[in-house]
Amino acid sequence: LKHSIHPQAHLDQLTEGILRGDRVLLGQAITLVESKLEKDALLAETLLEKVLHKTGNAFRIGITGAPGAGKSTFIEALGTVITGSGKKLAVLTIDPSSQLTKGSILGDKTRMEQLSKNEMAFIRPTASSGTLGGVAGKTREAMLLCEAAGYEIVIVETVGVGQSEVAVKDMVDFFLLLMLAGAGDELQGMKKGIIELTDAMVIAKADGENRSRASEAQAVFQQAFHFLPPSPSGWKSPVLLSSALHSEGIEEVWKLMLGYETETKTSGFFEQNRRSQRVSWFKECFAQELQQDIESIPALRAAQKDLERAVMNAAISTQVAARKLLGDYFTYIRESGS
Ligand SMILES: Nc1nc2c(ncn2[C@@H]2O[C@H](COP(=O)(O)OP(=O)(O)OP(=O)(O)O)[C@@H](O)[C@H]2O)c(=O)[nH]1
Ligand SMILES: [Mg+2]
Repeated sequence: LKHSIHPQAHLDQLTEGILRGDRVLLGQAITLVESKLEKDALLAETLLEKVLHKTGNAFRIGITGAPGAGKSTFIEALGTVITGSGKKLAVLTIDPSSQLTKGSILGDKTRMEQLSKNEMAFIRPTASSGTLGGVAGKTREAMLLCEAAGYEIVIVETVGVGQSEVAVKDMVDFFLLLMLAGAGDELQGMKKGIIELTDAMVIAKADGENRSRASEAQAVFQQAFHFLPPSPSGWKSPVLLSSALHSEGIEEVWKLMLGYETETKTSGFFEQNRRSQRVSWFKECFAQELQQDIESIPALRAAQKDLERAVMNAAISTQVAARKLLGDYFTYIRESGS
């Protein structure tokens, strides 16, 4: 099925399989897109081109929160509500620590036990790549493939470690922050400015002994949101309580999300946001292409290393170093005649 067959035949098989909603082939396609092999990169690019006309139709939701905030359990409960309403759901989990600890991925599978058995749901951990591609790796591409396979809702789960939230915010329509009451999260979230990015905050595990603390946290955050400047969408971010364990507050969150979708589609913000996300993705891709090209040329790679060292030692200004590298790049291109 894999590389034993001709690449073109493999590509046709993947394309056809994705458009048919075949989960196994969708999984293989995501693996292809995530591959770091050069020969796979071109195939992946062609594959994405082929299914592009079937993408963009899902409602994309990002869910973030500190480690152990209850994200996976919450998504399991929310996912049950979503699939129960007849919608197909894809869940992509980004684990920024996955290169170090391979354990979390396994954990997620067991924590979304019901969803992983659900015919209407597709769950896939996406490895965050090291340097190139940033925290979110190929999550955008994986999302497009899921859309082409007919998934109407895509949830991206990421552990909140600063950079990752911003990366996810930039690829979704709705961004939800899951908080724990009294875990020092209150300050953490504010410090990082993450709450300014959120379309809703949910205080998780609002059950048992936690219940009253959660209500207190809700009041604190409602106050904090009140003082934020209005968001460009005109949407006012609410603070809700939920207990995934007792399936409380989950339906409310789903209703809220649907309300957001309707409201922003009517106002035009939804599409406007998608348009600017596509442009920033393009810019990111371009910067990456340029970087990759430079790294593929030994002389330039060495020049870059030297400049990095000089910058590190404050022997040269960053701007001058950047312009110098670009100059070297142009010279190389001119001289190689390519
Ligand atoms: N009491 C209570 N416990 C919960 C609830 N949701 C999750 N938990 C527990 O909290 C722990 C962490 O839950 P996860 O859903 O794995 O949290 P997570 O944010 O996905 O964790 P990472 O992906 O490792 O960052 C587990 O032991 C859950 O059983 C809840 O609503 N109430
Ligand atoms: Mg998790």
